[in-house]
Amino acid sequence: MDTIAAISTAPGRSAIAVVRASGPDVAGIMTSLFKGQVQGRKPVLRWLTHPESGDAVDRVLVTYYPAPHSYTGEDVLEVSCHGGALSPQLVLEAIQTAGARPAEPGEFTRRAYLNGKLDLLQAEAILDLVDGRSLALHRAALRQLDRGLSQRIDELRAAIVHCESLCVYEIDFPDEDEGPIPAERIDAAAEDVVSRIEHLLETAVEGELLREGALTVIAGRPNVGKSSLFNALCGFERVIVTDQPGTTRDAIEAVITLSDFPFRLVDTAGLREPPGAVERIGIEVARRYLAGADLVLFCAEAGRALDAEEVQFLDRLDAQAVTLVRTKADQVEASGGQPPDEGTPRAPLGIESLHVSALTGAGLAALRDRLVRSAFSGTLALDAEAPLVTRKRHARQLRGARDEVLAFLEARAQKLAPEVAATHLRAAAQAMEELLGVIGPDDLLAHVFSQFCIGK
Ligand SMILES: Nc1nc2c(ncn2[C@@H]2O[C@H](COP(=O)(O)OP(=O)(O)OP(=O)(O)O)[C@@H](O)[C@H]2O)c(=O)[nH]1
Ligand SMILES: [Mg+2]
Repeated sequence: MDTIAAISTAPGRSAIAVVRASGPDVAGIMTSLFKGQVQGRKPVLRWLTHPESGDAVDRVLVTYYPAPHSYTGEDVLEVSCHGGALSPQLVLEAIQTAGARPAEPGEFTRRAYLNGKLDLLQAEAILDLVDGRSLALHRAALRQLDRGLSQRIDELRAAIVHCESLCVYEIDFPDEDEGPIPAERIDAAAEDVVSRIEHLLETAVEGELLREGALTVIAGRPNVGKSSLFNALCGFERVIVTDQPGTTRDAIEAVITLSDFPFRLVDTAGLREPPGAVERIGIEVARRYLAGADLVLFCAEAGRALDAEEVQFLDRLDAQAVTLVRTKADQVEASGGQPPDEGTPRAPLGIESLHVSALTGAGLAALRDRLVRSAFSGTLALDAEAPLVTRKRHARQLRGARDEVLAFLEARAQKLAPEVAATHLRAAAQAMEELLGVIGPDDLLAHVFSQFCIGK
């Protein structure tokens, strides 16, 4: 192993910056940068001088973490220097002159993983802590860093290995009719593993939304108040609102947080038979967004009947994902109207409707609440300690393991040789090991760690 170094804080003007080095040459590097001994795990204030010119580089706080009690498990040097454009660069350069090479993205965490300081799920949790933008993902990442998910995977792996051990007798004594372990008990143990994996997989869809944000598309006829609703949900005037139908031509996206959950909110062009080419393209874009939407807010003014085309449009959408937003509810009240009449033809069955006024803010709280409940009801129902599956990689491995255990059950049902059936259990256990990173193919590791920033 060689010694790596990098600036660990973001570039730009700041009070301090942190430059780190890790590897076997750290002790030697410190000798060439600082006068006097630096004790382990005790921050000290020192002048850092350039190892060749002897010029003062900066006055810094130095912390030395001798192996194995460090983030990477190797000798680590952490220098807190002044922030800004120059100091961190000059400090890094001095450390490199003294014998370190530039670190690659995620290389510190990769070393921590290789030295058994973290499993792969914990390394990914660190990535989420750095990249995540919603509190809900942040909380899930903290639980994952605390081995919440790892522990669950450990248990599942142990349960699969236990199934394997139950099969040993059948493999060793294939001619016995009935071994000391009844066949039903082996089946029941495998079925239990399947249902536990499926339980965990139930969190996968929402877990992914925690990272991506639930794609929420605002659609409806021109001039119904879509952009006004978009601005109201954003909390500031993000898009243009006019009384001219056809104002919005393009899809406009904003990431917002509602009750700590992330949403990608999209305003679109009004849906109608288009007069102009630009608007036609806008409507096409709206349709494309709708095809991928997790949630749709279909807008129509309060107090008027939906027209046939609107009903037809709603009919084509998944009722669960759609909310019919009755906009401009203040106008109905101002005109002394009756309780707003949904009119005929009726919205298709099962579509919930809400009255909202972007002007007065009435109904917005209920709409926000509905969005959170529609996209994240499963996560809300979980207790605070429950681990979540938040990455495609996790879901893929879990599904793979489940399918192998199902194949094991199928092979037993078909009375295949027990050692043949058991190969599926081995494959399932391996999928779990890969998930934890106990076994880590190089390309998998390269993929995970390349997502990190340099210095992490
Ligand atoms: N009274 C009242 N007027 C509203 C409300 N929301 C929107 N409007 C008005 O309705 C008109 C259209 O609003 P927009 O938000 O631009 O409507 P849109 O659906 O985005 O329109 P296009 O982009 O042209 O499809 C504007 O004159 C708004 O001021 C509301 O809650 N109450
Ligand atoms: Mg608009």
